Amino acid sequence: MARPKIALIGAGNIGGTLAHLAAVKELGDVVLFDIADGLPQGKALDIAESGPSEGFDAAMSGTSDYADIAGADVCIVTAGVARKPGMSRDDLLGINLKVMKSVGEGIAKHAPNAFVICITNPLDAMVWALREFSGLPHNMVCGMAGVLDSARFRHFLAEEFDVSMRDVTAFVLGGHGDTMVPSVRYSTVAGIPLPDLIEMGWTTQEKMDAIVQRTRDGGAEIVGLLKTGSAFYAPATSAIEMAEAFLKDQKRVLPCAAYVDGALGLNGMYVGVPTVIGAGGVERVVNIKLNKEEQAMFDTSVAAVQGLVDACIGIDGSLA
Ligand code: A3D
Repeated sequence: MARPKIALIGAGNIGGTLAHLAAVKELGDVVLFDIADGLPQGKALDIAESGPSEGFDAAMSGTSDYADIAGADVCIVTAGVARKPGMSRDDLLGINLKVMKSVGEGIAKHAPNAFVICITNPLDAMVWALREFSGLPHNMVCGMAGVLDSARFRHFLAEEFDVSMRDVTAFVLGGHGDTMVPSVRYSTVAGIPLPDLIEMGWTTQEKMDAIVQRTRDGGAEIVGLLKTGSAFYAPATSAIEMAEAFLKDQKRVLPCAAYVDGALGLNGMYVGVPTVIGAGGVERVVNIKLNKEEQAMFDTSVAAVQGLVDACIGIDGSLA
């Protein structure tokens, strides 16, 4: 059986890291696509040359021609611009919306059966626009943010409790922005919910509140440190986790920006929710129950996402 084909649209910091991870994990053959002259070819060759030492079998190629992504099983989209210090994710909207149009059309023409994972910011609006421009089925187009935000939350919790992060489960709901909702009630250490751990004296409410806020600010913290761009190792790892769930039909329960129509009181919009990812793409949205306070935070986040979608429609009338 031929190896799966993975197309990476955008060969910048995240794109290059995705290619390296996909190769090392032998998820399939990789095509790196970018408009920057020589960049995708250079990264593809560099990674291919790591193959003999690492010992992986995966073909690597770089291109600026959409025809070369033909028949891709997975497309991961990072094309566009990333944040610099002082910029919000929303500042990227106008530039990246135009990029989503060309990417969506390229995917529709050459890889219409692919599972598409968007990473370009502002995430929830861009995945919505990418789906609109590509016309692919909603279950085959989703956005990566929840896995990353949850991983940040899990990392901070593991540090706080001094336990292995493998035993910390957590998830973050809502839009990938300042209004995201790290769920304290549904996060656990080996199945013990965080509110119980507070009662057990493992931590305090104040420390939990600070960790929730640090999770919300997780992207900005790294932008502030790097100064020239945004996070890329953890974002790439998170998207690879989603791609692997699809390629291996793992039925992983992962938070992602999915099309929600009916669940959580929403009627047809992209926002971060827990989902099941398998060979059918986003196979299910987990319709979790929120308490009053969580619902209010989720509603605020949903409204922020809707505001960005409306702004997209204002910029490109064809999306109306
Ligand atoms: P960067 O290293 O700048 O790479 C972006 C690449 O896109 C560059 O190589 C560009 O040449 C390329 N590009 C620009 N326009 C096009 C186009 N029309 N077609 C194809 N390629 C194009 O950025 P990055 O890899 O660090 O980040 C990529 C995106 O991911 C940005 O929008 C970030 O804001 C976003 N991001 C999202 C998260 C989430 O959790 C959702 C986390 C981190 C970064």
